Amino acid sequence: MSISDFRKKKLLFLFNVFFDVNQSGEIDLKDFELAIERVCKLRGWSPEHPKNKETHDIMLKIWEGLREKADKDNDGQVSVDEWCIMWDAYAKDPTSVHDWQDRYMNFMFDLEDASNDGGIDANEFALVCSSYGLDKNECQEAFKKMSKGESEVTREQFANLWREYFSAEDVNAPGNFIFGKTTF
Ligand SMILES: [Ca+2]
Ligand SMILES: [Ca+2]
Repeated sequence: MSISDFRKKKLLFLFNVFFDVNQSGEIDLKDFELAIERVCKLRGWSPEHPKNKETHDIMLKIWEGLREKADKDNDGQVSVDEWCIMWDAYAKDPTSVHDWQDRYMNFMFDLEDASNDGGIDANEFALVCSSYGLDKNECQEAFKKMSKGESEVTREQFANLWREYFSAEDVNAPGNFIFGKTTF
């Protein structure tokens, strides 16, 4: 595998903090169930709320897509190696993007854009990222770096930063900060 240490650190951060919610060392359905619960709790979406069902549907589609593409040994879990191989393929050729990867990116944007005005601001960003256990001040710092001092990040900018997260070798690339962490 030809992934640099720096890119590997970014992939492991995303794996450990955003996907392997129960810290079992693998990603599976259980992690997604926990993530759904966490998101609905963060937003105050009760089981009867339409957004609760919508979140279930989207997240389960994301899991199905991830499992289908990454779980090469078909054990129902995505290991660190399977995870890194998949994202490395995306970094080398972003046009090969899977549906689930796009779906996840849009899901994160929509989740962060709580006011639903097409832009994410520092507070919206920090609220969501810190719900994954990150320090709120660090998230605010990360937002400044990724927005290059602008007050908002649009969906289009977010998509460019997203690609950069997976491909950039430059430690100062703005895309590195899209998940709220400032140093790797
Ligand atoms: Ca897990
Ligand atoms: Ca597997």
